[in-house]
Amino acid sequence: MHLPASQALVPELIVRLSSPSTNAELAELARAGDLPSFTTLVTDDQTAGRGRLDRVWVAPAGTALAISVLIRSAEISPQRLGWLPIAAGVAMTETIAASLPAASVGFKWPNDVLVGGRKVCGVLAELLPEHSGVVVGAGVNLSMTQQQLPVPSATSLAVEGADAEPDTVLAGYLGRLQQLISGYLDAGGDAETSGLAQRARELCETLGREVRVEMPGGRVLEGTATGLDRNGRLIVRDTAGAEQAVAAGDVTHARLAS
Ligand code: BT5
Repeated sequence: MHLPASQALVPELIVRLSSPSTNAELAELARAGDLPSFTTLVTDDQTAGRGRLDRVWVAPAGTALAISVLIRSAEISPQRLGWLPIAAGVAMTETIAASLPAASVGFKWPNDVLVGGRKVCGVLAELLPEHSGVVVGAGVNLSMTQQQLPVPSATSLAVEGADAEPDTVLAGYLGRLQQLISGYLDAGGDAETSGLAQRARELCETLGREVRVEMPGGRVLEGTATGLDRNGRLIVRDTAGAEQAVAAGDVTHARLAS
């Protein structure tokens, strides 16, 4: 892959012809060496991509990008790190929306970028040991045809008629991600001050919707998504009217709240 615009943006861009998982590979390199923040590892042939909760992320070779970015975040308190995958969702949403002005592009809390309600990108942030940083991974479907989509709920930039050129998409994403995350780190992890929280609220399709949230322990919460709190948690007003903050879970959007 020829990625000159992206290369110019980050301290180091590591391009792999193939990788089992860019998140796993970058985490390994970060453990072994002294890589700086925003070191990025990318491939268009990821063979064992990881989703959340032991799910898999799949894409035929040459049709998608797997992108992992190292964030050195030692100075940020752990409960605020939930903003990092949200920043990735915001950056990818803005990048894709720039080439699809007529389409509805947004993100579903916490980590899916959707075009017309279909998933074009998934995000997985993984903590490194000893609070030494976070690897923020994003998989984005570029030139995948309708027949190549791995699941019916997926879409790709090509299917949607958006610009699917790898360097354009990667540079757009990395440039915006660095702006958002640098601002957030400079503000000591305060996403309200840095403006990340406000931008996230504007682009988060989950807010105002009726949702069903499957929590990690199996508990299910149903209600209306009313906001994002200062740690990036989703606030859900349940059917009894009580508000609960959700740090992790799988969200299904129901009909638009009236
Ligand atoms: C995610 O998990 O959406 C996170 C995906 C993160 C992938 C990136 S690629 C770079 C980095 N390196 C890695 O190893 N991983 C990260 P989750 O919310 O659990 O969604 C997984 C579900 O999305 C699967 O169970 C499928 O239903 C669906 N899916 C799998 N591949 C997809 C694709 N290419 N496009 C759309 N949906 C997909």
